[in-house]
Amino acid sequence: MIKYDIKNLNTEDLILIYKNILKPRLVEEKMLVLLRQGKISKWFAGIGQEAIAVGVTMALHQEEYILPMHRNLGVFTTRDIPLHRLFSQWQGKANGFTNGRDRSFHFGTQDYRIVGMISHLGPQLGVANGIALASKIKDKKQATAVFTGEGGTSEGDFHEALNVASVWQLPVLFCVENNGYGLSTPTNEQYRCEHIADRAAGYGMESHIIDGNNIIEVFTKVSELAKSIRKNPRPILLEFKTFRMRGHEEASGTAYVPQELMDAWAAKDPVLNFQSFLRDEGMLTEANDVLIKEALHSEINDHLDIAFSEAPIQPDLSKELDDVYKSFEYKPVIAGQDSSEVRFVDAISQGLKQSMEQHPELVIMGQDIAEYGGVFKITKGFLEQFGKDRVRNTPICESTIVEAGMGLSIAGMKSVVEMQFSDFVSSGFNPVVNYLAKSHYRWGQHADVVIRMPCGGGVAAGPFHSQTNEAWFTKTPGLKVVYPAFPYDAKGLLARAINDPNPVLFFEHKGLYRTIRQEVPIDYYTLPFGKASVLREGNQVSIIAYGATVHWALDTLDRNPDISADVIDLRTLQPLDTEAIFESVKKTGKAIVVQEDTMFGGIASDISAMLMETCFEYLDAPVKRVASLETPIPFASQLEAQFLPKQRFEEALKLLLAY
Ligand SMILES: Cc1ncc(C[n+]2csc(CCOP(=O)(O)OP(=O)(O)O)c2C)c(N)n1
Ligand SMILES: [Mg+2]
Repeated sequence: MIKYDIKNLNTEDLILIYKNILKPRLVEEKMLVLLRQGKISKWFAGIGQEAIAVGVTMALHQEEYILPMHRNLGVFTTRDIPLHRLFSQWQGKANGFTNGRDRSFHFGTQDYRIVGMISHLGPQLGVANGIALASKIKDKKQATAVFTGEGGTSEGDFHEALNVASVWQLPVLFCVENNGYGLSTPTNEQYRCEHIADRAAGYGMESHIIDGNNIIEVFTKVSELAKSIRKNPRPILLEFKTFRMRGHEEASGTAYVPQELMDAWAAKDPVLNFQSFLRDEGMLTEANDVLIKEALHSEINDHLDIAFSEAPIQPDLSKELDDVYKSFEYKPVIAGQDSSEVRFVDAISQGLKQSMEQHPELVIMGQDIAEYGGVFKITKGFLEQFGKDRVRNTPICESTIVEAGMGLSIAGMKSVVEMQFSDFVSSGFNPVVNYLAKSHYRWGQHADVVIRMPCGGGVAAGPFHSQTNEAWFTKTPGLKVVYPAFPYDAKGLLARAINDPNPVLFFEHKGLYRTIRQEVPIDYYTLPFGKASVLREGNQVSIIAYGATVHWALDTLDRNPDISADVIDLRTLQPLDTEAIFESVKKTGKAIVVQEDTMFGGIASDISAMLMETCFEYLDAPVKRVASLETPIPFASQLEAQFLPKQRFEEALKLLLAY
């Protein structure tokens, strides 16, 4: 049925292609048997779609990154990953790629330049952009290929990724496998255009429709396009027409798929058609075919024996906890004597600029940060000093820029992503909490990304420019969270955050930007994470605060000189300096924790719980939490003043002292 135009490929090339397309088919057939025998738990079949994964992988160079999906076994087999490692991965064993922490194709491997998906499908499209950006900045002349199903193209990530790739002219092949269904949803319920490839025009991008069942068409066309984008970097949208011949996963079946469609596509089977072609052309004798299959079968069986004989994974508590973050040895950098008095905002700008000088591999990305200097002018003058490659204005697309940061990290670079306001991180929430936070634990890939978060209220900016949303992130293992209150801390902690290979959310209270000044060293320096500072010492009560609330506490004490209190400025929330908190409370016997965020589920609650558990015998009163009202943050300044706990703090403190 399928017509092959072999161009200048010789018999040897064609036989290699045949072996490559046959291998995932035979592995899958074996997996279906094991599934029926209850020896593996789940299977997402790519049967009928192998030509795409295999053809694209063969068209790329070994050192070029590929970001496959759940039906792309052919990427892994064509890159020659030992099969027993794949089998161990699917059995949740240590010889897999995730130490039993993630299943199926949810893993990557730097050794094979493969970056696997997260379940959410869309995010890896933006990750591919980051990898391609690194290769463009370093002029590596490499292409990156990323896969999605047609269902995944309905996600916002797809739109954002294509737009950014086009605006930045990144060398990415966006490979859409249009297999007719997304789970049970047919294409006419997924999108309204005729071809997904047609959308490329809207992004100012080239596109091609390719017969996804024709391995020769896939290989030759993608080879030609990859060569072209290596030389002339730009993204290309490729729509591969194909069909999903089995259920979404094996348990769900195909009852909703019309039989005529199944029959029509069965006749277009990519493996059988190519086999017949080679046989008809006299390039593959029956005897040879048998030999090829026997060799593959015995490879599969031998590797299955290895994987089945591997012992199940044994839980190791300390290993589990240690692997959440990439280990990083903090080496303090101490500044010279010279200092000058600067505002909070200037200290951040200095810390960022000096980090750009320290790390030639550091890229900063954000809306309006280049010529305009950012809405708070923190990056003013950076463009002139560091150039457009490293100081990047972005379209309005938080999600895909966070994903690009992840991609830069995979390619060995660092990034700082500026949220214009911390409120807008909700538009990039998924990649922060699911991609950046979990990658190191899942497959050992760190996310060297700092996200700057201008936050906080008291500036009459309403519900969407005033939030302090640190608790969304302190909740998520894998992230570090920093929240300074003074210029000196902000500068040193930002430099420290950028040195850290792990993802860091760096909160900057905008109410402090232009109101708080301090003598700050002129040179570059760093400050440690997980070390609170004790700003005042007293013996009646411990006040535990961070960000703007530190200043409320200090003001309150200035107005009430008879109160003798420890004031603990946490500085970093993850890691949290529990030792400093406990030590103080054991001394004073009373604790008040003040946060600007609304009460429920915030840091104050957790600190309070820890104090109950650890310092119960030392407490002379219940731990007091002070926080904002349980409402969104209002605009009118009188309402905002009522919302914020600044005034309530003083009352609560006095009540606690009188307890
Ligand atoms: C954000 C998100 N929503 C829903 C799902 C559940 N889900 C997993 S795969 C899938 C269908 C994907 O369809 P498509 O992109 O066409 O890929 P295909 O399975 O056809 O290869 C769905 C709905 C998910 N994994 N992530
Ligand atoms: Mg699909």
